[in-house]
Amino acid sequence: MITIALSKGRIFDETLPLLKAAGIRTAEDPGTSRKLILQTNRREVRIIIVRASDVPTYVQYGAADLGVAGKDVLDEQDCGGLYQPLDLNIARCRMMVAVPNGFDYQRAVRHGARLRVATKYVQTAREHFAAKGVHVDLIKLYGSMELAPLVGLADAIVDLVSSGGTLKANNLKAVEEIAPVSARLIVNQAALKLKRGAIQPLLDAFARAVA
Ligand code: PRT
Ligand code: MG
Repeated sequence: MITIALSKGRIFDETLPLLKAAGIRTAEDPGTSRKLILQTNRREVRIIIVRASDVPTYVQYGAADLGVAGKDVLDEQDCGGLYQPLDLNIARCRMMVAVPNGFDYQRAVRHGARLRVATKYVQTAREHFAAKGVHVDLIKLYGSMELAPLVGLADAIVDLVSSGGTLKANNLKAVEEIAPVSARLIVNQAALKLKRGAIQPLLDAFARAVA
């Protein structure tokens, strides 16, 4: 049995065409079904639906053989035991620093101000500001980061931006790109050795579909 861990929403939606290219189709859509284990047209392949940030954990422990996770998620975690063979080039966005429209970020940085930064991506933010030599106090949030500067919790946020619509709607502006982000295929290293015959053709099919 091959188990593939996906999160519902954009990762599932954008992985579907790749699965299809590998000859895998699901009977159910996690957007409407409440099932967490989805059977496929291939008896030996099943899909499990987990939170986006839990995908690496399921694959690390071997509860899933493969998974699809954003680079943002992978950068926040210890990814031992994981092999990352392929950038799937899906669920693309950018990790950005954003501030309220009226805030002069470059000036604050030049003047060596100490900034309060709210984010879900504490590890990524810590490394980014340390490399720039900017002093920050990081405040960990689990969502709706855009709110933090509006109510005085933080001067700036670090968050993912795709269309920019969320920033705009909340009177924020992106001031710095930290990194481009896309989803990666991840594979349990032990599973790859033990089930190479079943997994390698899937990796090859994904690679062809991406190229
Ligand atoms: O939503 P949940 O709390 O369950 O988990 P999650 O947010 O981690 O999952 P999900 O499905 O929302 O995101 C899964 C993956 O999609 C992320 O790990 C990213 O790699 C990728 N991705 C691509 C994005 C976006 N684009 C994105 N725009 N993830 C989140 N966003 C959010 C962003 O955080 C911000 O709140 O969308 C908002 C900005 O979008 P725009 O279009 O208004 O700029
Ligand atoms: Mg989300």
